[in-house]
Amino acid sequence: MKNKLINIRTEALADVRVAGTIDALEDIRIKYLGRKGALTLILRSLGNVPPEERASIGKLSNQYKSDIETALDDKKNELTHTSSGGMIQKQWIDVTLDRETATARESLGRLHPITQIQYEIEDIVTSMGFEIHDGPEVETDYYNFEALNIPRHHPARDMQDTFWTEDGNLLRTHTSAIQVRAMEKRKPPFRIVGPGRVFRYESTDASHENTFYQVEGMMVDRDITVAHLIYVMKELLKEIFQRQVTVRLRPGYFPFVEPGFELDIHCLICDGAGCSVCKQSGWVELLPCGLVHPNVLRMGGIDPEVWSGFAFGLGLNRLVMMKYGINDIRHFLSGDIRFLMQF
Ligand code: FA5
Repeated sequence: MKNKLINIRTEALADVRVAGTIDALEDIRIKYLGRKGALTLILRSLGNVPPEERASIGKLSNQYKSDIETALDDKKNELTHTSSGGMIQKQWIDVTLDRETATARESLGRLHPITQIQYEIEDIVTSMGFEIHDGPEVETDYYNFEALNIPRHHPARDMQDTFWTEDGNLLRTHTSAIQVRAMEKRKPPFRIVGPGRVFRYESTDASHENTFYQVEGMMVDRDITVAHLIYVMKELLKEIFQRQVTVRLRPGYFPFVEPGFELDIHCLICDGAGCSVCKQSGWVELLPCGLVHPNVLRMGGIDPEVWSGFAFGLGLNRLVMMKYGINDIRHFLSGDIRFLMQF
């Protein structure tokens, strides 16, 4: 019996030594110490052992049981430590790294300054009751010119040369095409704005691009006058620049408005002293506008005897240039990350 006990202990400790997982240890415990385990069966059969040996066999059995339990516990600790060690290796976190450095390295993207200003303007004008409308960048001749009182062969088309597709469509030259589409969708009275990208076939310089952004605005109601137009334009610019800006109105010719104006603002880059952006004039052309021409209303299915309206076309690139003191429009499409990171 004593030899049998010694064998069980030796075998159990050897099993524990080679066990590689916690589950394997549990199997070993069951094999030797479980209800039908080898050592348990011996303890249970102590009654059959001759009385003179019973005490010493009992004592030895308990001693071996405790040896096996200790070995199982030690091995379990060892395995737990190694597996969490593995996890720590895999999921290594540098707790000493400060958050600022970590996020700077991620170099998160952000909205382009033109998109930012577009969203700002959308917020301002929607608070004034304007709806936001959209239109396609590849337009038909009708929406870009015809319906805006610029018939084929009219010299006014030369003011906005553009890129044509082979099937007779064009890259829209202005967001005014959106006002035509809006008139088809809305019955007066209404107020809409239409932001978007526009294209012109022209050579570039510090204040001219071939691809730029505008926001069109149109309000149609009864008895709309130039006073309404000026009030809304001034409020809009005040909100955008968060300060009063000096404006001037000059007569401007656009076939789709009558009367038409050029609203200029005092150059915020040179403060009126003269620079490359304002072409040394101290003023920047920012906001052409006017009262909607009766022909345009008529083409849009609106009776000009009953309704009148104003419209404006805000150039977003030049607006951002004024707001942040940017001295060359070509930065916007340069894709230069150093420029974009500033906004
Ligand atoms: C127009 O595009 C008219 N559709 C605006 C309008 C709407 C007038 C409604 C009346 C009523 P204009 O061609 O001037 O107008 O352009 C409007 C604005 O777009 C300009 O004030 C300027 O800010 C901007 N812009 C025009 N051409 C360029 C260009 N090549 N590069 C950058 N911005 C430009």
